[in-house]
Amino acid sequence: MTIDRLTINELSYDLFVSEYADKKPFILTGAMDHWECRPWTLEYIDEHYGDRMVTIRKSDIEGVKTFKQVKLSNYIEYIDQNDDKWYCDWNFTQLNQNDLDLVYSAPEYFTKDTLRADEETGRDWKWFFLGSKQTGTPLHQDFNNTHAWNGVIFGEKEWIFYHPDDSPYLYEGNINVFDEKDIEQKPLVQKASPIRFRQKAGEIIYAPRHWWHQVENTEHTLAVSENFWFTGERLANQI
Ligand SMILES: O=C(O)CCC(=O)C(=O)O
Ligand SMILES: [Fe+2]
Repeated sequence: MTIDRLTINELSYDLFVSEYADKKPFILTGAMDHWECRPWTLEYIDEHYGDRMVTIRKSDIEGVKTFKQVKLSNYIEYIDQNDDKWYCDWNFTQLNQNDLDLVYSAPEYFTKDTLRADEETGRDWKWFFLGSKQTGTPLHQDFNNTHAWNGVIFGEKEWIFYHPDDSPYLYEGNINVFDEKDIEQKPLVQKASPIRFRQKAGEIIYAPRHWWHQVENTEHTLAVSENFWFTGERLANQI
């Protein structure tokens, strides 16, 4: 299966609602061109944000539960010697770095009629993901039935998505779908229908709630991402 790719001019809000919202992933192009962070490079963030504390985790299933705090400059210093595949999973709102809100602006499709705050902290779900080549996020569905968007600022990501109906074939996420050997050992996955594609700098992907996805950075990559609910869904969930 392939993924639809649309420019911001092609995709009206109505088309987004009728074809994509809560239905299927797509790639949005042309929506990041004016962002302040769009020209950022590794050197730039080291120079301007290197003193920030960030959170890192390993890229495997165990690693997503183990978090450490380091200085961003420290992560960047070792980015070429990252054998353990530490991934900078920088939830900047949790770290009270709200100035970073201003360096991008979420497209209207993902903000209009949405709810986004964590009920316990009152903070929005916003992240920068900075990873060396081969870091990534294991197969999962996003937390709390949320949707997400993810925009690559520099670098490139490879994604594999599966429809929620493929859940019986995905070993509850305990499978590395980028690894041929793992796939051979877990034959049920052959019944699933992957959507596999690369996301380049300047492109945003939409991940509908409940869709499984695994992600790998094919280069040193910086992305920004937010999670959210559409308003109606959240109200329905509370009943
Ligand atoms: O590694 C990535 O860019 C994807 C992250 C992701 O899917 C998530 O945090 O839910
Ligand atoms: Fe995710």
